[in-house]
Amino acid sequence: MTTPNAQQASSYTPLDLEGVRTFLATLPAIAARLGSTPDAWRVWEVSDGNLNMVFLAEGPQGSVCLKQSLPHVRVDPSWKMPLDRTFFEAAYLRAVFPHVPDLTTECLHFDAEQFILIVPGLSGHTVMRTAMMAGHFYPSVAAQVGDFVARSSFATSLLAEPFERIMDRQICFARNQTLTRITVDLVLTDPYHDHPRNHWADPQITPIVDALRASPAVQARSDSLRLRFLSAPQALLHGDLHTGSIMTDGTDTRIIDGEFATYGPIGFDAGLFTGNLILSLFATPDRSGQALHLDMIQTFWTSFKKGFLALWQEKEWAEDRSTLYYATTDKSTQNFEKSLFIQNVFQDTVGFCAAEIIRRTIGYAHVADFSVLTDPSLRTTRQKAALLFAKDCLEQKKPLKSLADFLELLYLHMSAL
Ligand code: SR1
Ligand code: MG
Repeated sequence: MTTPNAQQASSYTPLDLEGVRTFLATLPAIAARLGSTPDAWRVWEVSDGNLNMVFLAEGPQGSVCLKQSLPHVRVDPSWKMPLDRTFFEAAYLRAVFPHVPDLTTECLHFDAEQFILIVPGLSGHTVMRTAMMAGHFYPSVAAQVGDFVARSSFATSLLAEPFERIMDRQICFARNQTLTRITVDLVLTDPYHDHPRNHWADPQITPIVDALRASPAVQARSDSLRLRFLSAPQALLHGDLHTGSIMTDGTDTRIIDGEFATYGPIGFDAGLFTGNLILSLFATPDRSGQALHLDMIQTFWTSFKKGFLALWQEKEWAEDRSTLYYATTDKSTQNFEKSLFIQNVFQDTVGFCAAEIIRRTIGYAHVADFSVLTDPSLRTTRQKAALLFAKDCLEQKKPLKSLADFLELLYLHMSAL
C-alpha cells in the first residue's frame, strides 16, 4: 500500500444511506457477501466515535461495516482534517490481521478515492464500554485483549522480523501524522497546561488539576512519556486501545478502529486499555463490580506478558540470524534480558495508563463511564479518586515496580470510594 497524498481527492463525496447502498452494489465480492439484490439490504448509520461516519449494511447472507473519513472531526465540523485516516486503519488491519485473525476484523476493501474502509459486520457484538456500563464485566475479554497486544506487537517488532520490513512499515505509518498529533496534544500535552480544549464539569475538580500542573514530578513524567511515545518505535500500535475500540459478545472479541496506528512503545496500547479499565472501575458503584475490574486488570497484564514471552521463547531459530535476541545466550542472561524488557513495558504501561485517566477526565474527549453515576457529587468523588490515583502513578513517590505494587496503590485509592 502506498501512502496517499494528504490532499483531499477531488472526486471525494461523503456518502448518505442511499450512497452507501449504491457504493456497496458496485463491489461484486461485497454484494455477494450481503446476498440477494441491493434493494433487499438494510443500511443504517451507527457513527458514534469522534471522527468518522460509520454505516452497517445487512443482507440475507451477511453484513458489512463501512467507514468513511470526513474532511473534519465528525463531532466538530470546524476542526478540519485530511481524509487519510481510513487509509491508515486499512494498512493497520492488513499488517496485523494475519497475526490476530480471531481478534480483529479483516479489511475487505479500501477505496483510496472515497477514503472508505469496509470490514465484516459484527452482529451480536456490543462495544465493551457499553457492556461494562450495563454492569457486564468480562475477565475473558481482558485476557483476549492481552493476547491481542502480545501477538500484534510481537509480530510487528524487531523481535519477529528483519529490520528492513520493520523500517518499511515505520515509513508508512510515520505519515499518520494528523492522528499522531491528536494523541500528542490531547493525551500527552494539553491536560498538563491551561488549554481551551480541556474541560471538566465540577469546580471541585479544579484543585486537583492545579496540583497536577504544579507538581514538578508530574510535569517531568508527562514530558518523558511524550518523548517515549515519539522516540521508542518498538512495535506497530493500535494507538487508541480504549474500551470503545473493542467489541465482544462475551465469547468472541474483536479489536476495531485502528486508525491511530503508529510505531511506538508497546506499553502505550497496554496503558490505554488499563487506564480505561480503571476509569470503569472508579465509575462502578458496587464493590463486587470493582473486584471484577481488579481481576480484569490482572488478567490483561498476565495474558499480555505470558503471550509475548511465549512468542519470544518460540523464536529459537531464524534464517536471518540478526532477528534472534538472546536466543543463544545462557538461560540466566536470557531470563534477565527478557524480564528487563517486560519491566520497561510495564513502566510505560503505568505511565500511559495514568495519562489516559487524566486526559479522559479533564481533557478534550471524556469517557461516558461516569454517566452511570446519576448523583453528581458521587461522580465528582469518583473522578477525583481516579485523578489522584493517576497523579500518584506519575509521581511514583513509592516506586511501582510490579503489578502487585500497582494494584496495592489502586486498592489504597479505592478506599476513598
Ligand atoms: C478529536 S479526536 C478525540 C479522541 O477521539 C478518538 O477516539 C481518540 O481517542 C482521540 O484522542
Ligand atoms: Mg476510535
